Amino acid sequence: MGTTQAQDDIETADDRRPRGHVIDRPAAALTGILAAGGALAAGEFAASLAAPRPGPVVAVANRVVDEAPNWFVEFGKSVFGLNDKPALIVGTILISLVLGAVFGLVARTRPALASLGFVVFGLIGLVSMGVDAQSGWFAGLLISVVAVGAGLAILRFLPATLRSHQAATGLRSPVGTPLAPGQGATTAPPRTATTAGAPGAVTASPTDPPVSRRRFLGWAGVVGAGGAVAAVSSRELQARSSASQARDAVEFTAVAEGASAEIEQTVAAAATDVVGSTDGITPLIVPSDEFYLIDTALIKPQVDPASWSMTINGMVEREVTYTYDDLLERAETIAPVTLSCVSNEVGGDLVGNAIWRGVPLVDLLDEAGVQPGATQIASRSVDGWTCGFPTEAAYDGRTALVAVGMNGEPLPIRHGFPARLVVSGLYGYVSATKWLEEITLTTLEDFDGYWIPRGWSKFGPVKTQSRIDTPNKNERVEVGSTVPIAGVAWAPHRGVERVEVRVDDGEWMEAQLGESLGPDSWIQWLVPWVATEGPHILQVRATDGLGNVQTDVPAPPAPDGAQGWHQVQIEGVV
Ligand SMILES: Nc1nc2c(c(=O)[nH]1)N[C@H]1C(S)=C(S)[C@@H](COP(=O)(O)O)O[C@H]1N2
Ligand SMILES: [Mo]
Repeated sequence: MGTTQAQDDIETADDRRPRGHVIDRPAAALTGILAAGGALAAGEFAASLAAPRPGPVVAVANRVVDEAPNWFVEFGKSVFGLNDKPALIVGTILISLVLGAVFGLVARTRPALASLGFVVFGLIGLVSMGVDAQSGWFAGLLISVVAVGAGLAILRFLPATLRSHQAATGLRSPVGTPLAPGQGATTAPPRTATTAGAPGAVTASPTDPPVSRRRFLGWAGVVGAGGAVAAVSSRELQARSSASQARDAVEFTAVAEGASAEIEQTVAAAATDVVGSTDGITPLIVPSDEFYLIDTALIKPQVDPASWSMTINGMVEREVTYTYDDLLERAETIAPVTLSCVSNEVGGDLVGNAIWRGVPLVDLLDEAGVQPGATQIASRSVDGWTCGFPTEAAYDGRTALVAVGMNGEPLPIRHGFPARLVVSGLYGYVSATKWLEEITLTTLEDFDGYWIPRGWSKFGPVKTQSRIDTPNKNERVEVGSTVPIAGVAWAPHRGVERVEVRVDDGEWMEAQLGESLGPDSWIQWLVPWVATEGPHILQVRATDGLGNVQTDVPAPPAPDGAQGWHQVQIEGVV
């Protein structure tokens, strides 16, 4: 057989079958997965270039959250509490990759259909971003085009790395016989047709199929690594946003010297006294970068304080607006407040204590002039999240701040820079709006915040809770040794009066309390216990400042906060 004939055959075969046809199923599926992953990564990267905005993945997850039927939301709530967004993100990515694999397989026989799949993908992303308050149609279109383009390019390019090698080596089916789907380089095609050694033909060797496959896998690795780099660097770009630069530039001078010095002394004392220095106990003040994080925003809003302002409107005598500098100048109240999430389980860690600095909410409300009958203080973040609580809470003497500072620094971006609400004694979901933009006076009947129609209670007073930090669950302690049982207890704004611990069904033992930062703050506690042999159950309960003992009746977080006594099983061993 002559060279010309052989080349003709290759061309004829190529003409008859669509591109991408020749690769086997695993390679096709891998190609599809990489094409889908590459599309997502490219989309995220494009999204992060323009401005920090939700990329396609987050936008789709946002739409799922907003449009999902009730049963789905209920399910998410029961499994993930208020933190169901990360799960949705992971779900969105996984579903995309699985569909990518399917498209990759489809591409072997019907490449146009597979391409159409990617375009539909892109349209879903486009619509999701288009209706997103932080993104919009124009950016959405650009991002979608980049994403779909990347996906289609990978879908075509990767199979070509197999095929070009095959073409170069003349590796193909017997002359004149078009390859069947699934037949190709990796299915050990007959070698007889090409090993004849015709002049000019590239001689194939028995090692060709692995070489070809290795080449493909090599390119697949390159594409995968490229996607990973794009995905990671888009996060990096996010971090180096103008908002974080603006935050770094904030001059956060010490004001209210007296108050902050007193708090600092107490915090310092707490770190060294017998209770606070217990191994394993939570610090009285939780460092900002360890403070729990809950919100619906996977991409944290990046607010430039220079162009930001906050307005109080609704049922007020006059609408008032404050710039960041207005608030900074007036942020002279410094107060420790324990913030907790309604979805915190008994013994859970969605609770923290920080020193907040800000302007008393009442001062600003009084400047606006709250109208009689305005029974609810609603608020909204720059990304459209909302909540609301009874107006009384701002006026009954508890700490209620428009906060600009946390633990001696401007609010970290993820904790609400440039300003947020902090209201003692109310769960975050009804009160603690981060990236605050608007406070609206309304009635309790006229407005429901974000989580209320999603099945959480309209009112969110924080329940009295206590937590054993040490010893750990299933810890083995030495019989006869003195084991410190220690932890934290909180009942903002009522304060904690007493903490008690019991071992098994023994007597309640009164705990020693640590340094107090007042009724809005949690308190550390300690009970030294001489361990006895065998398994034991340790239980804790707190009594609030009104004399109410923490209830032992257990309840799950939904709809208005978990309750019951925290207990830890340990074992005394010799
Ligand atoms: N803008 C905005 N603010 C928000 C939320 C949110 O989803 N978006 N979640 C609230 C909830 S449920 C809690 S528990 C607190 C958590 O605050 P942290 O993340 O600073 O700990 O923020 C509140 N403020
Ligand atoms: Mo929360």
